[in-house]
Amino acid sequence: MATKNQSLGEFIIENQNDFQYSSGELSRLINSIRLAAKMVNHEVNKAGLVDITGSAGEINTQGEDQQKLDVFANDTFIRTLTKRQIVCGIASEENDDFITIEGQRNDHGNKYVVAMDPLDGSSNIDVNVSVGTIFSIYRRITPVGTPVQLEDFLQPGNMQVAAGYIIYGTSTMLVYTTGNGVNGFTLNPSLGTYYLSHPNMTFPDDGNIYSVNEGNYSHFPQGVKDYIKYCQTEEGDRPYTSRYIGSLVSDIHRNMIKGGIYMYPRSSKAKEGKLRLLYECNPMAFIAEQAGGSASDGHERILDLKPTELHQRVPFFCGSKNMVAKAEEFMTKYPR
Ligand code: P6P
Repeated sequence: MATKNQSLGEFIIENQNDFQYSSGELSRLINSIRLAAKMVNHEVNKAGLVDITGSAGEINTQGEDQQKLDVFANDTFIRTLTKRQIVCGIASEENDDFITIEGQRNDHGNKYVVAMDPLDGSSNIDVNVSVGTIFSIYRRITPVGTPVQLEDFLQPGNMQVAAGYIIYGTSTMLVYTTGNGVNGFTLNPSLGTYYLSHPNMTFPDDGNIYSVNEGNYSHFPQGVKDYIKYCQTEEGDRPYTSRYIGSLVSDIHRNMIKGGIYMYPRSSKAKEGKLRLLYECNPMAFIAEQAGGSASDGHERILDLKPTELHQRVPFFCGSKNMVAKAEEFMTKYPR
Protein backbone atom coordinates (compact mmCIF):
# COMPACT_ATOMS: atom_id res chain seq x y z
CA MET A 1 0.00 0.00 0.00
CA ALA A 2 1.07 3.58 -0.57
CA THR A 3 0.11 6.43 1.72
CA LYS A 4 0.46 10.17 1.44
CA ASN A 5 3.34 11.84 3.21
CA GLN A 6 1.74 15.15 4.19
CA SER A 7 5.01 17.09 4.47
CA LEU A 8 6.39 16.01 1.10
CA GLY A 9 3.00 15.96 -0.56
CA GLU A 10 4.19 12.79 -2.17
CA PHE A 11 2.93 9.28 -1.74
CA ILE A 12 5.52 7.01 -0.32
CA ILE A 13 5.51 3.24 -0.25
CA GLU A 14 4.42 2.47 3.28
CA ASN A 15 4.63 -1.27 3.37
CA GLN A 16 8.17 -2.46 2.81
CA ASN A 17 6.60 -5.67 1.45
CA ASP A 18 6.09 -3.60 -1.67
CA PHE A 19 9.86 -3.94 -1.91
CA GLN A 20 10.67 -7.49 -1.09
CA TYR A 21 14.32 -6.72 -0.34
CA SER A 22 14.32 -4.93 3.01
CA SER A 23 17.67 -3.29 2.19
CA GLY A 24 15.60 -0.68 0.35
CA GLU A 25 17.90 -0.98 -2.66
CA LEU A 26 14.99 -1.74 -4.97
CA SER A 27 13.13 1.33 -3.73
CA ARG A 28 16.28 3.38 -4.35
CA LEU A 29 16.48 1.89 -7.84
CA ILE A 30 12.89 2.89 -8.59
CA ASN A 31 13.56 6.35 -7.15
CA SER A 32 16.39 6.75 -9.66
CA ILE A 33 13.94 5.83 -12.43
CA ARG A 34 11.52 8.46 -11.10
CA LEU A 35 14.29 11.06 -11.28
CA ALA A 36 15.33 10.11 -14.82
CA ALA A 37 11.67 10.17 -15.89
CA LYS A 38 11.35 13.78 -14.69
CA MET A 39 14.38 14.75 -16.75
CA VAL A 40 13.09 13.01 -19.89
CA ASN A 41 9.61 14.44 -19.33
CA HIS A 42 11.09 17.93 -19.27
CA GLU A 43 12.66 17.42 -22.70
CA VAL A 44 9.69 15.55 -24.23
CA ASN A 45 7.38 18.37 -23.19
CA LYS A 46 9.39 20.97 -25.08
CA ALA A 47 10.35 18.77 -28.04
CA GLY A 48 8.69 21.15 -30.45
CA LEU A 49 10.55 24.19 -29.13
CA VAL A 50 14.17 23.14 -29.22
CA ASP A 51 16.34 21.27 -31.62
CA ILE A 52 15.78 17.89 -30.00
CA THR A 53 13.18 16.29 -32.22
CA GLY A 54 13.98 14.76 -35.53
CA SER A 55 16.66 12.23 -36.26
CA ALA A 56 19.96 12.07 -34.45
CA GLY A 57 21.39 10.85 -37.72
CA GLU A 58 22.26 7.50 -36.11
CA ILE A 59 20.70 4.08 -36.71
CA ASN A 60 20.05 1.97 -33.56
CA THR A 61 20.52 -1.73 -33.04
CA GLN A 62 17.06 -2.35 -34.47
CA GLY A 63 18.02 -0.66 -37.71
CA GLU A 64 15.62 2.14 -36.77
CA ASP A 65 16.33 5.82 -37.31
CA GLN A 66 17.42 7.12 -33.88
CA GLN A 67 15.49 10.23 -32.80
CA LYS A 68 17.45 12.77 -30.77
CA LEU A 69 15.04 12.31 -27.83
CA ASP A 70 15.76 8.57 -28.01
CA VAL A 71 19.43 9.30 -27.48
CA PHE A 72 18.74 11.80 -24.70
CA ALA A 73 16.40 9.38 -22.91
CA ASN A 74 18.85 6.49 -23.23
CA ASP A 75 21.75 8.55 -21.91
CA THR A 76 19.66 9.96 -19.06
CA PHE A 77 18.43 6.61 -17.73
CA ILE A 78 21.86 5.01 -18.07
CA ARG A 79 23.58 7.93 -16.32
CA THR A 80 21.05 8.07 -13.48
CA LEU A 81 21.11 4.32 -12.88
CA THR A 82 24.91 4.23 -13.02
CA LYS A 83 25.44 7.20 -10.68
CA ARG A 84 23.29 5.68 -7.96
CA GLN A 85 25.55 2.61 -7.90
CA ILE A 86 22.53 0.29 -7.61
CA VAL A 87 22.61 -1.81 -10.77
CA CYS A 88 25.45 -3.92 -12.16
CA GLY A 89 24.21 -4.00 -15.77
CA ILE A 90 21.78 -2.37 -18.22
CA ALA A 91 20.33 -3.69 -21.50
CA SER A 92 18.70 -1.07 -23.71
CA GLU A 93 16.84 -1.11 -27.01
CA GLU A 94 19.27 1.60 -28.11
CA ASN A 95 22.43 -0.40 -27.43
CA ASP A 96 23.63 -3.46 -29.36
CA ASP A 97 25.11 -5.08 -26.23
CA PHE A 98 24.42 -4.78 -22.50
CA ILE A 99 26.37 -2.30 -20.38
CA THR A 100 28.39 -3.43 -17.34
CA ILE A 101 28.48 -0.95 -14.44
CA GLU A 102 31.93 -1.11 -12.84
CA GLY A 103 32.53 -0.47 -9.16
CA GLN A 104 30.53 -2.49 -6.67
CA ARG A 105 29.01 -0.88 -3.61
CA ASN A 106 31.02 -1.93 -0.55
CA ASP A 107 28.20 -3.35 1.53
CA HIS A 108 26.14 -5.53 -0.77
CA GLY A 109 27.49 -4.95 -4.26
CA ASN A 110 25.03 -4.22 -7.02
CA LYS A 111 22.62 -7.10 -7.40
CA TYR A 112 20.14 -5.78 -9.95
CA VAL A 113 20.10 -5.60 -13.73
CA VAL A 114 17.73 -3.42 -15.77
CA ALA A 115 16.35 -3.97 -19.28
CA MET A 116 14.71 -0.93 -20.81
CA ASP A 117 13.22 0.73 -23.83
CA PRO A 118 14.14 4.33 -23.00
CA LEU A 119 11.69 5.94 -25.40
CA ASP A 120 9.19 3.57 -26.97
CA GLY A 121 7.07 4.85 -29.85
CA SER A 122 9.60 7.56 -30.65
CA SER A 123 8.43 7.76 -34.27
CA ASN A 124 5.42 9.58 -32.75
CA ILE A 125 7.52 12.41 -31.31
CA ASP A 126 7.43 14.61 -34.39
CA VAL A 127 3.64 14.32 -34.59
CA ASN A 128 3.11 15.11 -30.90
CA VAL A 129 1.69 11.73 -29.92
CA SER A 130 2.35 10.18 -26.48
CA VAL A 131 5.49 8.12 -26.05
CA GLY A 132 6.81 6.07 -23.15
CA THR A 133 9.69 4.47 -21.27
CA ILE A 134 9.47 0.78 -20.35
CA PHE A 135 11.69 -0.93 -17.73
CA SER A 136 12.19 -4.38 -16.27
CA ILE A 137 14.26 -5.22 -13.17
CA TYR A 138 15.84 -8.56 -12.20
CA ARG A 139 18.19 -9.74 -9.47
CA ARG A 140 21.38 -10.91 -11.16
CA ILE A 141 21.98 -14.68 -11.13
CA THR A 142 25.78 -14.52 -11.44
CA PRO A 143 27.82 -13.88 -8.24
CA VAL A 144 27.65 -10.34 -6.86
CA GLY A 145 31.01 -8.64 -7.27
CA THR A 146 31.82 -10.36 -10.59
CA PRO A 147 31.19 -8.74 -14.01
CA VAL A 148 27.59 -9.15 -15.14
CA GLN A 149 26.99 -11.78 -17.83
CA LEU A 150 24.48 -12.18 -20.67
CA GLU A 151 22.67 -14.86 -18.61
CA ASP A 152 21.77 -12.18 -16.04
CA PHE A 153 19.58 -10.59 -18.73
CA LEU A 154 18.21 -13.77 -20.35
CA GLN A 155 16.00 -14.69 -17.41
CA PRO A 156 12.34 -15.58 -18.00
CA GLY A 157 9.89 -12.75 -17.27
CA ASN A 158 8.52 -14.65 -14.25
CA MET A 159 11.81 -13.78 -12.48
CA GLN A 160 11.27 -10.01 -12.66
CA VAL A 161 11.32 -8.28 -9.26
CA ALA A 162 9.76 -5.10 -10.67
CA ALA A 163 8.56 -3.65 -13.98
CA GLY A 164 6.94 -0.45 -15.10
CA TYR A 165 6.45 2.25 -17.65
CA ILE A 166 6.35 6.03 -17.82
CA ILE A 167 3.79 7.51 -20.23
CA TYR A 168 4.60 11.03 -21.44
CA GLY A 169 1.07 12.02 -22.38
CA THR A 170 -1.45 14.71 -21.48
CA SER A 171 0.04 14.10 -18.05
CA THR A 172 3.14 12.11 -17.22
CA MET A 173 2.56 8.94 -15.21
CA LEU A 174 4.78 6.31 -13.68
CA VAL A 175 3.00 2.94 -13.51
CA TYR A 176 4.81 0.00 -11.93
CA THR A 177 4.60 -3.22 -9.98
CA THR A 178 6.94 -4.92 -7.52
CA GLY A 179 4.78 -8.04 -7.49
CA ASN A 180 2.10 -6.66 -5.18
CA GLY A 181 -0.37 -5.18 -7.67
CA VAL A 182 0.02 -2.13 -9.90
CA ASN A 183 0.05 1.52 -8.81
CA GLY A 184 -0.06 4.62 -11.03
CA PHE A 185 1.63 7.88 -9.97
CA THR A 186 1.02 11.18 -11.78
CA LEU A 187 3.88 13.68 -11.95
CA ASN A 188 3.22 17.22 -10.77
CA PRO A 189 5.84 18.91 -12.99
CA SER A 190 5.70 22.20 -11.11
CA LEU A 191 6.68 20.51 -7.83
CA GLY A 192 8.59 17.56 -9.32
CA THR A 193 6.60 15.14 -7.13
CA TYR A 194 4.56 12.08 -7.98
CA TYR A 195 1.05 11.55 -6.60
CA LEU A 196 -0.67 8.20 -6.22
CA SER A 197 -3.45 8.99 -8.69
CA HIS A 198 -4.31 5.40 -9.73
CA PRO A 199 -3.97 3.01 -6.75
CA ASN A 200 -4.27 -0.71 -7.38
CA MET A 201 -4.86 -0.51 -11.16
CA THR A 202 -6.76 -3.49 -12.57
CA PHE A 203 -7.40 -4.77 -16.09
CA PRO A 204 -11.17 -5.35 -16.53
CA ASP A 205 -11.78 -9.04 -17.31
CA ASP A 206 -13.62 -7.99 -20.48
CA GLY A 207 -13.47 -4.99 -22.77
CA ASN A 208 -14.57 -3.77 -26.16
CA ILE A 209 -11.38 -2.24 -27.54
CA TYR A 210 -9.02 -4.12 -29.83
CA SER A 211 -5.67 -2.59 -30.74
CA VAL A 212 -3.75 -3.90 -33.76
CA ASN A 213 -2.19 -2.43 -36.90
CA GLU A 214 -4.89 -3.59 -39.33
CA GLY A 215 -2.72 -2.41 -42.21
CA ASN A 216 -0.92 -5.74 -41.75
CA TYR A 217 -4.16 -7.75 -41.92
CA SER A 218 -3.36 -9.55 -45.17
CA HIS A 219 -0.02 -10.72 -43.67
CA PHE A 220 -1.46 -12.12 -40.41
CA PRO A 221 -1.88 -15.84 -39.62
CA GLN A 222 -5.43 -17.09 -40.31
CA GLY A 223 -6.25 -17.36 -36.58
CA VAL A 224 -5.51 -13.66 -36.08
CA LYS A 225 -7.58 -12.74 -39.14
CA ASP A 226 -10.47 -14.83 -37.73
CA TYR A 227 -10.24 -13.08 -34.34
CA ILE A 228 -10.20 -9.62 -35.92
CA LYS A 229 -13.31 -10.54 -37.93
CA TYR A 230 -14.88 -11.79 -34.66
CA CYS A 231 -14.20 -8.35 -33.10
CA GLN A 232 -15.89 -6.68 -36.06
CA THR A 233 -18.99 -8.93 -36.21
CA GLU A 234 -22.36 -7.50 -35.14
CA GLU A 235 -23.27 -9.85 -32.28
CA GLY A 236 -23.75 -9.45 -28.52
CA ASP A 237 -21.39 -6.70 -27.28
CA ARG A 238 -19.66 -6.54 -30.66
CA PRO A 239 -18.50 -4.95 -32.91
CA TYR A 240 -15.69 -3.77 -30.64
CA THR A 241 -13.99 -0.41 -31.10
CA SER A 242 -10.66 -0.34 -32.93
CA ARG A 243 -8.11 1.93 -31.21
CA TYR A 244 -4.42 1.85 -32.22
CA ILE A 245 -2.03 4.70 -31.40
CA GLY A 246 1.17 3.00 -32.54
CA SER A 247 2.67 3.60 -29.11
CA LEU A 248 2.70 0.44 -27.00
CA VAL A 249 2.66 2.22 -23.64
CA SER A 250 -0.28 4.42 -24.68
CA ASP A 251 -2.33 1.56 -26.12
CA ILE A 252 -1.78 -0.73 -23.12
CA HIS A 253 -2.35 2.10 -20.60
CA ARG A 254 -5.70 3.00 -22.17
CA ASN A 255 -6.76 -0.65 -22.41
CA MET A 256 -5.84 -1.29 -18.76
CA ILE A 257 -8.14 1.54 -17.70
CA LYS A 258 -11.00 0.84 -20.13
CA GLY A 259 -10.60 -2.86 -20.92
CA GLY A 260 -9.22 -4.16 -24.19
CA ILE A 261 -6.64 -6.24 -26.00
CA TYR A 262 -3.38 -5.15 -27.67
CA MET A 263 -1.98 -7.38 -30.40
CA TYR A 264 1.28 -7.40 -32.30
CA PRO A 265 1.12 -10.79 -34.06
CA ARG A 266 3.73 -12.50 -36.19
CA SER A 267 3.13 -11.96 -39.90
CA SER A 268 4.63 -12.86 -43.27
CA LYS A 269 6.51 -9.55 -42.96
CA ALA A 270 7.65 -10.04 -39.33
CA LYS A 271 8.17 -13.73 -38.62
CA GLU A 272 8.33 -13.26 -34.81
CA GLY A 273 6.34 -10.03 -34.62
CA LYS A 274 7.99 -6.68 -33.87
CA LEU A 275 8.03 -6.21 -30.11
CA ARG A 276 11.08 -7.16 -28.05
CA LEU A 277 10.67 -9.77 -25.30
CA LEU A 278 13.14 -8.38 -22.74
CA TYR A 279 12.16 -4.72 -22.52
CA GLU A 280 8.68 -4.46 -24.03
CA CYS A 281 6.73 -7.72 -23.69
CA ASN A 282 8.04 -9.03 -20.34
CA PRO A 283 7.57 -5.79 -18.37
CA MET A 284 4.14 -5.13 -19.91
CA ALA A 285 3.15 -8.76 -19.29
CA PHE A 286 4.22 -8.54 -15.60
CA ILE A 287 2.14 -5.39 -15.18
CA ALA A 288 -0.83 -6.88 -17.04
CA GLU A 289 -0.87 -10.04 -14.91
CA GLN A 290 -0.39 -8.09 -11.68
CA ALA A 291 -3.43 -6.02 -12.73
CA GLY A 292 -5.51 -9.16 -13.36
CA GLY A 293 -5.00 -9.29 -17.13
CA SER A 294 -2.91 -11.71 -19.20
CA ALA A 295 -0.24 -11.77 -21.88
CA SER A 296 0.81 -14.49 -24.32
CA ASP A 297 2.54 -15.02 -27.63
CA GLY A 298 -0.73 -16.52 -28.85
CA HIS A 299 0.07 -19.92 -27.41
CA GLU A 300 2.44 -19.58 -24.40
CA ARG A 301 2.41 -17.26 -21.37
CA ILE A 302 4.90 -14.47 -22.11
CA LEU A 303 6.42 -14.61 -18.61
CA ASP A 304 7.32 -18.29 -19.04
CA LEU A 305 9.29 -17.80 -22.28
CA LYS A 306 13.06 -18.40 -21.91
CA PRO A 307 14.86 -15.59 -23.75
CA THR A 308 17.69 -16.59 -26.11
CA GLU A 309 19.01 -13.15 -27.08
CA LEU A 310 18.88 -9.54 -25.86
CA HIS A 311 16.78 -8.09 -28.70
CA GLN A 312 14.63 -11.14 -29.37
CA ARG A 313 11.18 -10.43 -30.83
CA VAL A 314 8.00 -12.35 -29.97
CA PRO A 315 4.34 -12.13 -31.01
CA PHE A 316 2.42 -10.27 -28.29
CA PHE A 317 -1.22 -10.43 -27.13
CA CYS A 318 -1.90 -8.53 -23.91
CA GLY A 319 -4.91 -7.21 -22.02
CA SER A 320 -8.27 -8.20 -20.55
CA LYS A 321 -7.94 -11.87 -19.74
CA ASN A 322 -11.20 -13.00 -21.39
CA MET A 323 -10.28 -11.16 -24.61
CA VAL A 324 -6.78 -12.69 -24.70
CA ALA A 325 -8.31 -16.14 -24.06
CA LYS A 326 -10.76 -15.65 -26.96
CA ALA A 327 -7.95 -14.57 -29.30
CA GLU A 328 -5.91 -17.65 -28.26
CA GLU A 329 -8.98 -19.82 -28.98
CA PHE A 330 -8.96 -18.65 -32.59
CA MET A 331 -5.20 -19.01 -32.96
CA THR A 332 -4.85 -22.48 -31.47
CA LYS A 333 -7.24 -23.80 -34.15
CA TYR A 334 -4.29 -23.59 -36.52
CA PRO A 335 -0.75 -25.03 -36.31
CA ARG A 336 1.82 -22.50 -34.95
P1 P6P B 1 3.71 -0.51 -36.17
C1 P6P B 1 6.82 1.55 -31.55
O1 P6P B 1 7.83 1.48 -32.56
C2 P6P B 1 6.43 0.12 -31.22
O2 P6P B 1 7.53 -0.59 -30.75
C3 P6P B 1 5.29 0.11 -30.22
O3 P6P B 1 5.34 1.17 -29.33
C4 P6P B 1 4.05 0.19 -31.10
O4 P6P B 1 2.91 -0.42 -30.51
C5 P6P B 1 4.49 -0.56 -32.36
O5 P6P B 1 5.91 -0.49 -32.41
C6 P6P B 1 3.91 0.07 -33.62
O6 P6P B 1 4.39 -0.69 -34.72
O7 P6P B 1 4.40 -1.55 -37.02
O8 P6P B 1 2.23 -0.80 -36.01
O9 P6P B 1 3.98 0.92 -36.58
